[in-house]
Amino acid sequence: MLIRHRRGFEIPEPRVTPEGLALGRRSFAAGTAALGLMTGAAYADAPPSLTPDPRFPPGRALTPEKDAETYNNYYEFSDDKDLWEDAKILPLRPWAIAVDGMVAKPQTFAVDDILSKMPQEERIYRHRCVEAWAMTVPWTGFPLRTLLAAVDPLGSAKYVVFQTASLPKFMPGLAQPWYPWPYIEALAIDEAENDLAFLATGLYGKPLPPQNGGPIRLVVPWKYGFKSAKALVRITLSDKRPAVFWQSIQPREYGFWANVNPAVAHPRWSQASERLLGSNERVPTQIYNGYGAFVASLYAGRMAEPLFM
Ligand SMILES: Nc1nc2c(c(=O)[nH]1)N[C@H]1C(S)=C(S)[C@@H](COP(=O)(O)O)O[C@H]1N2
Ligand SMILES: [Mo]
Repeated sequence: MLIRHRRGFEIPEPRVTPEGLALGRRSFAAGTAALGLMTGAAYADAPPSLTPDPRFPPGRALTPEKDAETYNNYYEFSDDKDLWEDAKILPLRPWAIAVDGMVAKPQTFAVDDILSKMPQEERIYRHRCVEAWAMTVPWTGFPLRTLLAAVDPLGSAKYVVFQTASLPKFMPGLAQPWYPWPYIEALAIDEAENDLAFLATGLYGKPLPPQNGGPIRLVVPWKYGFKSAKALVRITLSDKRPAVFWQSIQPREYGFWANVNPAVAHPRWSQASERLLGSNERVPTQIYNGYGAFVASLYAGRMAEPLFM
């Protein structure tokens, strides 16, 4: 991210024509069957297809699946974007996620129990990387606050801290000692309980591929992509704001809040427009990535903070 952000703009034009919404829905039906196979009886009861949540119209064509799944940021694997094949060795089962800290009922959930117990839904979200590329993809999953409710947060909890898996045997990037592993991100608790904050377990109707953060990742679409931590192993409620990954590396360039804003430039490049994966079209950036109606009120009392870096 620090030195290679321009390389993404040099990739050859993708070969794939944008699929549009219709194809996304068709492939979703097939994907539900795939999830059913993977999780057994639990998923067999799920509806044969999910309709994307109409509260969040994407307003854009879906990114071709191939582009979203072969151009990734995942520094545990590589500083480059072409890590998707290397990430395939990550063992996604068994997988557990601990939810602990300032909660009345700390628990460790097996990811298959999560898949069977949390009602799954589909949401098509725009995703905006701080490097100025963007995609529009259908995630399957459930609201973060459903999981938080299951552990009963204490009134004193102010932050929700997300920790990514740290598996040196599979993740060559962990050998780079100048990064502050493990990858930690965090939200204020009111952000975490917002409607939009989502835990994704699927993408394009199929189980979430490892390179996109499988088996389970955070998705907070009004913020720059680095907030949406992949491969979660621990969610901890705390009354303290933790040191988060990119902010620890370069605090002048990456902040805690990281809300998308076209008017606030990154110190080394403009955020006024973004490049759509697939078509490479440049389109204007939207404040809060277009989700201001859902989240702008979270920041009314926080205007003294650097909300947009
Ligand atoms: N654990 C972890 N999570 C991560 C990252 C990472 O390097 N490690 N990169 C972030 C960044 S910068 C972006 S833009 C998104 C990319 O998600 P995608 O590869 O599914 O598009 O993941 C985010 N989550
Ligand atoms: Mo990013």
